[in-house]
Amino acid sequence: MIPLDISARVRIETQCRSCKGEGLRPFLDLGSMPLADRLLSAPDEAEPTFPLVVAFCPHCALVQILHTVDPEVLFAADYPYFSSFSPALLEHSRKNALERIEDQHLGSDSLIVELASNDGYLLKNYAERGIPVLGIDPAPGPAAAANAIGVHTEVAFFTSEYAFEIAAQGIQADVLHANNVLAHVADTNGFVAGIAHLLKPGGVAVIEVPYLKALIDHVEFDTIYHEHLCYFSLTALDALFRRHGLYLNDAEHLSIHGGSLRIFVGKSAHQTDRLKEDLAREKAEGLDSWTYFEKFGEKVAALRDEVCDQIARLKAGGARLAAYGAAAKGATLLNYCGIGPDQIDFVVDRNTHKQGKFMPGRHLPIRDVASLSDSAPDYVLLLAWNFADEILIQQQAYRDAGGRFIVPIPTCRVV
Ligand code: DWN
Repeated sequence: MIPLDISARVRIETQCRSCKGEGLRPFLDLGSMPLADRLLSAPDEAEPTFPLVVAFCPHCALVQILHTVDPEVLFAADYPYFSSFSPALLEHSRKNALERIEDQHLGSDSLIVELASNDGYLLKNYAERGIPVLGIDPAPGPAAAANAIGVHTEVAFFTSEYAFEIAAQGIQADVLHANNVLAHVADTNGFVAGIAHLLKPGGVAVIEVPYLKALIDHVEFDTIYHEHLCYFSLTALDALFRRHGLYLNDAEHLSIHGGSLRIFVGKSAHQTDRLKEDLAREKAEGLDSWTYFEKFGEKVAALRDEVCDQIARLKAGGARLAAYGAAAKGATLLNYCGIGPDQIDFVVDRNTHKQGKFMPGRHLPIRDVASLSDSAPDYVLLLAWNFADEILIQQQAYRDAGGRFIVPIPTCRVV
């Protein structure tokens, strides 16, 4: 059960999470939303909702939400996200580790640390090759899964104090990974200061974050939820790391999660030409100014109407609909679009920890993927659109039998 006094455990931010500047400028209000990853055990379970408003900092260009829900609530013992349920993510992570091993000449005298190491999905690629690892993750479930496969993981929130404490024990990283976590931490500066403590002088922090430009350009509004406190441009990241004696030296553009950045950060400045070009491009396109964001709300509302109209047309024609992917982004999309049991019969997901539970806010039941062939709905709304290629191939038999997928982002289309 989610205790109802939880609504007291939220803070309204008046200063920028990075530079502490005032005058944050809201540009998108998604309304009052449930916690996207807090799946329900019963459809009638009481659940709190919180405002979800996105704002731009005119001083350092960081995009961020204005309400901070207590991390103990967001990442509690029943936090259901396990990275290893996505084969595409596992392959992406394996390649990442192999590249690091080669680039940094890693071996048995190295130490690889991952912040928010989840179920060992990434660190296992080092451990299997005899390279020492340390995982740090606040969610007991995924951490237990990591330790069960031999990936040494400590259950803890990573903070500057925690980093200082383990660095004092002589623990410092040759490579420090932090994938899809920098956006999640309530103390952004403390987290980055902790990275500075934990990184060896010649070490490299290899950090993956969803890319703000992809979110805006492809209208990926559903990737906005209370877990994601910040939405990063290279411009905002550069300012954030410099504040702590760290330097953004390179960045790769990745397709994962709808468009992400893999940034390389060190204790000395060696910016690559491609990073300099990317930073210049962001300035030229206006990611450091308000005008880039001011019309985004209209684009989101238009996409919502597109999705709702498509689903209404199909329902009016007597179609039966299900959804695929009990994703956090799926909760935002269903709740912002007002899609629920009147439109969608159930959601399927491979993550066994999610099956048998109910989607936040709309309370759609979550079943295993086999339900698609058992119930044979006419259409499936693909909430995990960021894995569309993988899932469409996986579900070829359903499609060969006449089933169709509705892919909602960046434009709503039936495939
Ligand atoms: O930042 C975060 C992103 C990176 O991952 C976390 N806050 C939580 C999570 O967000 P999400 O839940 O929107 O992520 P996913 O990984 O896009 O969710 C995909 C869902 O689809 C998962 O529940 C797993 C499921 N899935 C499946 O059932 N079959 C995924 C694949 C690839 C599949 O074949």
